[in-house]
Amino acid sequence: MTPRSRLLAAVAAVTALAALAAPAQATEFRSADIHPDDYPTVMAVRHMSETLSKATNGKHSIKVYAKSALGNEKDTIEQTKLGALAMTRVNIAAMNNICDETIVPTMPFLFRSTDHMRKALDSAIGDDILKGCEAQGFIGLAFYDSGARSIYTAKKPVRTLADIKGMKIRVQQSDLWVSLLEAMGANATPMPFGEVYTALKTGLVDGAENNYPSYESSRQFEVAKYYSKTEHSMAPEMLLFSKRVWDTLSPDEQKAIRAAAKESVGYMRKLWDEREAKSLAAVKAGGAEIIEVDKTAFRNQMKPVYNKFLREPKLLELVKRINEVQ
Ligand code: BDP
Repeated sequence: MTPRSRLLAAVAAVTALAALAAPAQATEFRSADIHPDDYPTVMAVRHMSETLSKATNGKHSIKVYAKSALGNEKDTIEQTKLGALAMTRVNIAAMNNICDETIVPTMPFLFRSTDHMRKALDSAIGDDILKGCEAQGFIGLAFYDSGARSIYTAKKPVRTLADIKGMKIRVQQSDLWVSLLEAMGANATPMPFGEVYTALKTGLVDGAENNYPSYESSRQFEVAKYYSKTEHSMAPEMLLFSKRVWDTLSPDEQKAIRAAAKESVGYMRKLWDEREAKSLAAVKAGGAEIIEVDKTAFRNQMKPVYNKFLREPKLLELVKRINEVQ
């Protein structure tokens, strides 16, 4: 060993010891997102990091790994459960098969408006749904907006239910989503978000469904230009913290994390509203055709989905409470 490498080894040993004494150390939590740096979800978690850092005098912050750097949503959920990752931001659909309560805000045509969705999720109802994932190893910190999702197709526009019959439509990896598209008469094909552009381009699927910002940022509008405003779900985004990591933190630290997450919601919504408008303009300029459809016809198909997924009294009760929100 040269003196220099001896020194480096000593430094490494000291660093490793310091890491073991973690609670007293400054911690930079790692958080994952599939979206790019300028997407509202990524920007909102970076904002949360600033708030958290201020509240803890620089002790805690969050580093966001955007653009699927740590894998797709299924992967990052798994890593979060194991405690290998402290946080992940995913769409609630990715949790549908893991914790039942997440079924509720995903249900088709459940929310009457953006305002209704925000009020319901900001209330105790939202907190009850977030708590639902705790037994599975996740601390639900907050919901973020994801707008309304609509169907878009590559070759043939969907104007009526007859048009979508038999079409292969990509959905998120959730049993509920498969049923939802089947109820419309489509052939539902689950796959991770990162594969959708190529699947549309090569004709592996005929269409997909999403909000304007994701349709735009993924460039899917270039390969599927018929956007039919079915607005069939307002499935929100979720911010999940690893219960394993959570349990190593003090009550004060947990409180600061929760508060910073909640504080980021308002910031996110402002970004979201701006981004929705910008994305709509961008996809139109890029040649997408926005098609109005009779939403009632689509909504009327959803009975089997409600019958299949809303059997448990605790879920029915949540739906009832959401419907009662004025
Ligand atoms: C986007 C969500 C993202 C999902 C994606 C999808 O922000 O979390 O992974 O939809 O359709 O709107 O998979």
